[in-house]
Amino acid sequence: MQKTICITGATSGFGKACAERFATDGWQMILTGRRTDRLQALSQELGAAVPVHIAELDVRDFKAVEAMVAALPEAFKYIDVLVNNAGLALGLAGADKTDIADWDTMIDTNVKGLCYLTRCILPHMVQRNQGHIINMGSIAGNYPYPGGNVYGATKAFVKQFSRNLLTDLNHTKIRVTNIEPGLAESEFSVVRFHGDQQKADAVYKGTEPLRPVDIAEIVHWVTSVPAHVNINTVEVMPVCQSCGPLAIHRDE
Ligand code: NDP
Ligand code: 8X3
Repeated sequence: MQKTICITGATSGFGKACAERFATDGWQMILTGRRTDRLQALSQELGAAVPVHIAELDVRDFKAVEAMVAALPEAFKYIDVLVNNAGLALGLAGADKTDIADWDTMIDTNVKGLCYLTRCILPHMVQRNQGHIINMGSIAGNYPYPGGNVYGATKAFVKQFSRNLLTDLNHTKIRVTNIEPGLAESEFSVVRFHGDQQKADAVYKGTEPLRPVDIAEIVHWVTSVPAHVNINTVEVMPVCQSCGPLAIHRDE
């Protein structure tokens, strides 16, 4: 039977690469994001190979999430895999200087949006006793770095929410996975620096970062292991990255 995947944030980066990866395996897909022109282009690209349903969706809007799920065409109603990928970092300012609007946006998107999709899609999965929720966490949820304040905290939420979901769903066959990538080149840094391409390019200068296709391959892999196997967490960094030393500030 044809499998159905729903990917949030499919207009760019990891989400788009996941759509392309699962299309090569014949999965039908529900692709969401705010930029409709990009969803349409992706639907054109993949639509010849697999059935694609696109939905313009801001994951921060619970009513819109509910309505999107309720309005799914019959053929797309039963979702096998939800990739909660939509998310962003905004700014790298210290906690005393940050723009509070950036914090709100990150919490609303990375935390609340991810919960909204999960809450609206889970009931069908539980009913069918089948499904897989894949959350896009980050190494930023595991290791602190200067300016990572709220972004890292949202991803730490994703980690614990994923574990708690598994606990809630322990009586079912539903799987939950948290993917925790490190440095990866996408539109992530352009968004983080509010459109400053030069600053974004500097993040990747002299490195060989992860690519969206690398993450898509991992997302695909966690779905392809036998049904009784749950990959709880995948933490992945490019070889050029490692954990920093603990910092000690010394007075002069
Ligand atoms: P991109 O900026 O390339 O893609 C982000 C996607 O999220 C876009 O498709 C965007 O779509 C969507 N999105 C953002 N806000 C919203 C919203 N309010 N409603 C709906 N969709 C939204 O970044 P990545 O592909 O790199 O990031 C994907 C995920 O991976 C994020 O959760 C990010 O935190 C995480 N991550 C990224 C890493 C990296 O270094 N790149 C490393 C670790 C984790 P649109 O603007 O069209 O709505
Ligand atoms: C993105 C990775 O290290 O820029 O989640 O926070 S990092």
